[in-house]
Amino acid sequence: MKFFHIADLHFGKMLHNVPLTETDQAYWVEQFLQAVDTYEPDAVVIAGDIYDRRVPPPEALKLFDHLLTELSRRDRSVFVIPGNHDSTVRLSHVHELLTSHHIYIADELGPELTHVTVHAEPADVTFWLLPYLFPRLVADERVLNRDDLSTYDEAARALLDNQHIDTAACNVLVAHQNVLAGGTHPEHSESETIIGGVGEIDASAFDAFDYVALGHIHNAQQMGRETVRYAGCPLYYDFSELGRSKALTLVTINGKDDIQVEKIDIPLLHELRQFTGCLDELLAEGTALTDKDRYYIQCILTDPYVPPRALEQLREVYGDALVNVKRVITQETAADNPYLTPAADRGLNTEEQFSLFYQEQRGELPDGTQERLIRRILEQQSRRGSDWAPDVKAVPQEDSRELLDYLLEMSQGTCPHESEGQVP
Ligand SMILES: [Mn+2]
Repeated sequence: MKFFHIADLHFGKMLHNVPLTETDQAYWVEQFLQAVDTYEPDAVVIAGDIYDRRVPPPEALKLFDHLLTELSRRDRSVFVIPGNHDSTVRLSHVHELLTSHHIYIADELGPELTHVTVHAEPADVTFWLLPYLFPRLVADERVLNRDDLSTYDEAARALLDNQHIDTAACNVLVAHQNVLAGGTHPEHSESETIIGGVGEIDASAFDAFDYVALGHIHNAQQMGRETVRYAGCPLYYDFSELGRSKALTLVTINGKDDIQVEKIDIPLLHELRQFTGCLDELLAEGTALTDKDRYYIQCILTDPYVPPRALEQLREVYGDALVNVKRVITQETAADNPYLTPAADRGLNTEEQFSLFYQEQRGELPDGTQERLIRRILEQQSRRGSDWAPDVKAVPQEDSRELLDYLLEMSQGTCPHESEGQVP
């Protein structure tokens, strides 16, 4: 009995401002279907976060529709649970109808989990579908009707204790939770929605299951034993995932004590590249790079002062491959540039902060007209209160740096780039 364990597809997601659905995600679906043809699994398990948002864009809906239709055409059983990014009701829409096509989508949580036995050689396997849970949901009268469940761990254990699991047979749990292994946290990336310390369930809560197909954490990894695993997200959804494997997880169950986990490489439309250096170095690297369309590129600028037109120059050299420019301020660069000391630490008012930031960005102080413009906007802002925004686009109220970025953008017709200060 073989199945692919995938999770965190996040159809509809963008990498910074690059839409991925009709390009990278659609390409991945085709490659995945080819892998299904090659390895002929009996089932495909999708452990939550099918979509990136509760109300997915039409192209994301179409892509999942296509994936399910093609898997059904190939006569594979499909098991799907909603993740924290999905709307359970929207995802499980027409789920009863789909069971006749061997597509099983977990409905809203009840006292008994949806479970289905796949008859296969040499062992039958029962798949248990646990939709994303939180303690209040499990405690609710429609589920366990208990008032003694305060943690995720307690809630998960209580719910699983309530199931009639034949532990002599093979059982697979599909779940989308923040799982610890004996107090050890999973390795995170920046593309997950995880609040530190929230929602933890220890892997020992799943001891009754022979394999636990997890979603939620975007780095593929095992949690404790080899058969409690996060599949990881199939594509790079953040530059912090650089260097991580995006291979598929193929699980073969020959019996309770004979479970094999294999990693299957799958081609991606784009790989990630990251270049770090001062503007001249970045421009030289970009000029030397020949196969730019194979990559999504992030440039990390280390100059103490950002040279004028840095972003336009990088765009000219890297073209569409450049998806993000980030600025890193190290202790060395900060020592070279007095303006990088936080303005608040120097007791400056907002107008003075503007002037300094402008000088730091442009290499010169704002002229009289620009100063008057800044003053007028600040006055308007304080008169109209926090809801004030100009006609064209909302201006972030709390951060004067972003407001100046906006002004620069309006005056130059270019987009502001990300500017992040990180003193390691
Ligand atoms: Mn996710």
